[in-house]
Amino acid sequence: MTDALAEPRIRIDDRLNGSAGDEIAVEVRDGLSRSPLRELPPKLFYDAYGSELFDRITQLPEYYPTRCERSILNRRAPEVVSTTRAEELVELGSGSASKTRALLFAMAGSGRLRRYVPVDVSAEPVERCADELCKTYPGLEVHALIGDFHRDLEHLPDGNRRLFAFLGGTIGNLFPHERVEFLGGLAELMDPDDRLLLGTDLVKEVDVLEAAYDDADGVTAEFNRNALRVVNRELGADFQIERFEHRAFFDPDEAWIEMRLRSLDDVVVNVPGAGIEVPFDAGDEIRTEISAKFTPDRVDGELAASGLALDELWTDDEDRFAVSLSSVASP
Ligand code: AVJ
Repeated sequence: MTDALAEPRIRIDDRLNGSAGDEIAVEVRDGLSRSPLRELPPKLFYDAYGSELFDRITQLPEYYPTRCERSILNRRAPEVVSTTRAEELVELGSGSASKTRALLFAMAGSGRLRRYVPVDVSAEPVERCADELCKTYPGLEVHALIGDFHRDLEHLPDGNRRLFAFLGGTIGNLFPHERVEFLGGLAELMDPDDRLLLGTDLVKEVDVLEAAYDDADGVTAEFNRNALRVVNRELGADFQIERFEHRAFFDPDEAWIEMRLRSLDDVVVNVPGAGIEVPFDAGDEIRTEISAKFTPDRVDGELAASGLALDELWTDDEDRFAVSLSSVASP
């Protein structure tokens, strides 16, 4: 074997190192103590089982976002790559990077693909995918950052002509002020030659939106309840999971989908790891996720409010989902 092949091409920078545990206890304590509406952070969904459920969700007939975004990316990847002349893909919340393949493929075809930088809270899928990508693209360097993309972005390696990708509509899980904060932080660390590729779900008929979050097979219900399963395991809580009912509805004033869990009983739940006891009356709810839905104008407006300038916005054939490309606004 030559030295070139022996060179380590995969680097994994783990910024979590177990720190996640304490943080979860604090977030769960604060969230479940909130009044009038209790709250749990959506990141609780994504343990190994929850990630598997989410994969199943993306294949449901009702859940259109994944399919729509993939069709946009497949169609526009060559254009994204030729206009940005990107050399490096920095993917925030990469998971198994299935939609990123089109981008990497187009970048490799342009002869400019140098490095892939996946950022994710969960190490295993990233490691598996890094190995596979290195086999597919000889010469590709992978620098994985395991961490929370709200907090650990300062640890991103420097680079040239970077394409930051934040896909799936995950930006919609943040509240409006958090979105501007997050995008603003990103804008601050972007160079003039860098670009942001952002996936955003669009406002549409309420029944289509609500079905996507309340599928006939109950996969989303199971995914939603998984947040309680994780709290039971991580914090020793005694939620009776099947006694909480899945709810999903579109709030037209906020323009977001809300997922909640509604207690069927009067019950006091003990959460020793968070040092609290949480009383529920039958009918009381916990909000587990918001998923904001945008208009193209609103995407433009929020980017502008964050110091970013919209360059392109593409939608699928049915205008259900949008992928936008933006750059740091010139002062
Ligand atoms: C992966 C966060 C974009 O908000 O649509 C799917 C998560 N929640 N079904 C979304 C989710 C319920 C999904 N994101």
